[in-house]
Amino acid sequence: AEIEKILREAIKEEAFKLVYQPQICTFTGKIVGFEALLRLRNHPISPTLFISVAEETGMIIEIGRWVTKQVINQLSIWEKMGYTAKPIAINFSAKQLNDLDYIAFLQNILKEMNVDGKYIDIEITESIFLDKTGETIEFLNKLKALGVKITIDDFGTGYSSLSYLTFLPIDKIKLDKSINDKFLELKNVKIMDSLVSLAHSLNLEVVAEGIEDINQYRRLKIAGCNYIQGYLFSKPLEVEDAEKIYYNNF
Ligand code: G
Ligand code: G
Ligand code: MN
Ligand code: NA
Repeated sequence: AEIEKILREAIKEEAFKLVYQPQICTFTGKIVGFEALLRLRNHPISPTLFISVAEETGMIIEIGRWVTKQVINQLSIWEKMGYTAKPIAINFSAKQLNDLDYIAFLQNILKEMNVDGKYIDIEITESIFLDKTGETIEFLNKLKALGVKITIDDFGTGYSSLSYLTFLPIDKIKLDKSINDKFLELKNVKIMDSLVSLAHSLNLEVVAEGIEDINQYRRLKIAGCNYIQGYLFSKPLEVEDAEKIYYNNF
C-alpha cells in the first residue's frame, strides 16, 4: 500500500524517469539501440518491485503510456540533435494488453512527434501467450502495422514451448541472463549454438542480455548472436550519459 501511494504521487508529479541501456552489435561493437528502463527519481525501490505493484493495481496502464510518450519524445530529441536514429526498446507488461486504446495512443504520439514506428521495439515476455493468444496476436499485428518491432523478452524463463516462435509476429528473441550464464558454460555451449541457429532459421534476431564477462561475449560472437546487452559494455545510463556514449559511438 505504501508503494502504491508512492506510485500514485509519482504519476502526478512526474517523479518517474527512464534510464537507457545500450545494446551492442556483437560483430561491430557499435551501439545499435537502447532499452529504456523505468526508475523512480526519489525512491530507491527496486523496479521489479514497483513494476509488480503497478501491474497488480492497474497503474501500469497509465505508467506504460507515460513510458511510451517519453521514449518517443527522446527519439525526437535525439533526431533533432543530429544523432543517427537508433531504436529504443520499451518493456510492455501483459496487463497492458487490456489498454485497448494503446495502439491509437501510440499512433497519435508517433504522428505528433514525427517519429517512425520502426524506431520502437516492444519487449514482451513469453508468458503473455499463456491465455487469450488470438487477441494477443491481433494486438501485436496492429503494432507491427505501425512499423514497431516485437521482441520476446526473458526468453527461456517462461513456458517456452518453442513452437510459438513459428506463428507469432515477432522479430527478435532476447535471451535471459540465466540462459546465457548456463548455456555459455563450456559443457553446455552447443545448446547456445543451436538456440541461435534455430532463431536465425526462423528469421529472428537474437539479443543476449545480462552479459558481464568478456568470455561470454567472445563465445556469443562464435554462436552468431546478433546483439548483446549487459554490464560488460554498459549499465543503464542517465540520458546525458547515454548521449555522450551515443555521440562517441557513431
Ligand atoms: O533494471 P531493471 O531493474 O530495470 O528492471 C526490472 C524489471 O522491471 C525488468 O523485468 C524490466 O523488464 C521491468 N521494467 C523496467 N522498466 C519497465 C517499464 O517501463 N515497463 C514495464 N512494464 N516493465 C519495466
Ligand atoms: O526483464 P528485463 O530483461 O526487461 O530486465 C532487464 C534487467 O536486467 C534490468 O533490471 C537491468 O537493469 C538488468 N541488467 C542489465 N544488464 C545486466 C547485467 O549485465 N547484469 C545483471 N545482473 N543485470 C543486468
Ligand atoms: Mn526488457
Ligand atoms: Na530479461
